[in-house]
Amino acid sequence: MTSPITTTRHGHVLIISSNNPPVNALGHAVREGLVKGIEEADASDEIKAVVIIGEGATFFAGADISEFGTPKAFAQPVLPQVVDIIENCTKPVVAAIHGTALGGGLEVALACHYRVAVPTAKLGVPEVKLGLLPGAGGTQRLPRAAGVQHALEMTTSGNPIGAKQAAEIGLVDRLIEGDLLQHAVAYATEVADIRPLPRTSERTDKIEGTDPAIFEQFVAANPRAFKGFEAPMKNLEAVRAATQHPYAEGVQVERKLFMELMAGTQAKAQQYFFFAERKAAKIEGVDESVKPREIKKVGVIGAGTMGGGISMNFLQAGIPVTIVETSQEALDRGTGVMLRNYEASAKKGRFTAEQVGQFMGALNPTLDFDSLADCDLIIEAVFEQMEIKKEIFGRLDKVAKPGAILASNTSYLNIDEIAAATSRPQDVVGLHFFSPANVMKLLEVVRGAKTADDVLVTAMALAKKIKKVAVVAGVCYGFIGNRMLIPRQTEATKLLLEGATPAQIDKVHTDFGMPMGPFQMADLAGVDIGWHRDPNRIENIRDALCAVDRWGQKKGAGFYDYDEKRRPSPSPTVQQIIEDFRAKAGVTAREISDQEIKERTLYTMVNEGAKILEEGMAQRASDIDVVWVYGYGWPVYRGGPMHWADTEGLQSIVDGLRRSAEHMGDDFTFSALLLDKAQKGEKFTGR
Ligand code: T1G
Repeated sequence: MTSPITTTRHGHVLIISSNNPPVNALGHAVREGLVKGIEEADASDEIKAVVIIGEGATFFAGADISEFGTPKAFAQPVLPQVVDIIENCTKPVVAAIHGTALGGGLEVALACHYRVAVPTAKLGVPEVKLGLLPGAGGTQRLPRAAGVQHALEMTTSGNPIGAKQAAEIGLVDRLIEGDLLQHAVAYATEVADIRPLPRTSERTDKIEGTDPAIFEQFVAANPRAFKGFEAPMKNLEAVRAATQHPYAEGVQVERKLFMELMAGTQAKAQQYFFFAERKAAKIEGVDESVKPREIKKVGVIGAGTMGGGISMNFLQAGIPVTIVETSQEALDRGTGVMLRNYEASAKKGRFTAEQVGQFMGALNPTLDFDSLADCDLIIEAVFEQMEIKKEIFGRLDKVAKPGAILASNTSYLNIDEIAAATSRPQDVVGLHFFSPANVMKLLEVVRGAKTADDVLVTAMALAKKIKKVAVVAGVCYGFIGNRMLIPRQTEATKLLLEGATPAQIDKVHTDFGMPMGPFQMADLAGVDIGWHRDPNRIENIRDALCAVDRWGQKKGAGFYDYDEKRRPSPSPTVQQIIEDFRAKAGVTAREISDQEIKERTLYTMVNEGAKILEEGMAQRASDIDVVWVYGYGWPVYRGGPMHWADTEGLQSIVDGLRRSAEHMGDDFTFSALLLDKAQKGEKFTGR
């Protein structure tokens, strides 16, 4: 097999180039080729300098993640060896960077004696997002090249920086305008005779005298980055080792910490999720040749929270939006919220004032429903009531141009029923955005029975354009995410009656790693969502809360009491309401264990996920995990509900549900698929 690495001579400069699409991952063959290239340079007196460059889209984007868990990952030469061979080359080695130099890719670049980059390049160490740390000297060279603070920020966030900033902090020696290879060769010629060779591992200027307090201060300043995750702290410890030891010892500390992480369940979960997220974009059974429709203009019906947030996604992707309301007051309120949201983002440096002006300039607010006639995609985002939606789609059928895609943002309702209100069900699809729609990355693309393949392909392509992570869902009540919320909410409410408190139940979830528990979420979203609005009709605890205006955070009270800073505290009023319900139901409160709460609110979600799979409402188990990580903040270090169930063991999930079955009664039935897989010792999410 031909090596992905080729070497060519340009005068006295040896060019080592990598052609390993799509991202020049540092697989075994690439590692071998790099070593051979350096050996060639060392062996020839005619070679005075070396350039390492990536062909195609990018410089090396890191180790080959698909090798992890296979013997190839540790096949000699491993990356730690490769980087030291590069740095010990007897000729100056220049890294020529375009695209992304990520993870092992940046580590290769840091082992080079010099780095040049085009201004659009990005450099980073995203290993922490895979539950790892830079395991090829990166935690030792990065602080030596850019200083401890930048090294801590880059390693624990995993976020890349642009080449310009990289040059400012000392990671890049020269920004290249024009042909990268040509300028890199010229630069190599310039530095060919400079000695001693600047080996980053030998530098001490940026780490000596580091105040040891910087590490505790960093953790204290970034609590969320560390909560629940193992990798960020080990990244910090590895960087700290660089300030305490010379390179040779520090890199041993790095290796030990790397191997600890690689062996852990969090790294497996996060690496699983890396591929799960990319797999979600693939639509089973739709030929690659199916092309998306062109979307030049979007219409949005409803300028409320969802309609406004949805519109913002398209505007900032450069797609003009016509937004329709039924009253000028609602229109003005909606567009006002959009502007304020953009201005808030601009204050955080996300957009410039000029961009905000462009976004709002591409918005066409109107009361004229017929102005939707020239839109290529129209998204309905009105009140969650089937009759209203059917009436709107009936009108759209008459107004929208042929070939326009008609989408509903419904979060529960039947897309087929909505499509039947039109003469073009093939053009109807669900686009379920999650609130706030301009922030949450998840988009459930609901495939109706008659939704055309190219409509689906268009929706998935558009999702990528507006920086959403899209998952295809089938038509069922609540699709994937919200459907799995139902058993969780049902059991959580019953547990209140049986003796648990909102705080105890929520704590099981936040200790698990969820951003909030079921009752904190209800208070945030609104206890009154779906309430029948009749304060005299009190059939359950939520009715009772709504009847006394406890609609959640927006009212300063819900399942919790809130102070002026919206800080929650357990509510004696709510406790009394629960006790009154218990008395009425003749229920005696009992001690509820955290384990029972976990089984009845988390295991039941897994069971529902299995039903979603067996009914074909999700394409694959990993899609369900993508929904929960991006839609509800499921801790990515647990991989998602289905991967987590595999880690727990499906038989233990079944056993737990059996233990709780008596309390769940008729609300619960087992998924046949779950029972079958548990019995066979199989998994939902592969390896
Ligand atoms: N290994 C294997 N495959 C990879 C890969 C990688 N590092 N990066 C991307 N792919 C595949 C991906 O699965 C997809 O495949 C295709 O390439 C396009 O990816 C020792 C241990 C580079 C910014 O974490 O961030 O180095 O679905 O859809 O949107 O210290 O890919 O087409 O079959 O994402 O243009 C560290 C991960 C590794 C970088 C490009 N590096 N990749 O984004 O394309 S650990 C990373 C990315 C490491 C060392 C440690 C992005 C990208 P398919 P894509 P994109």
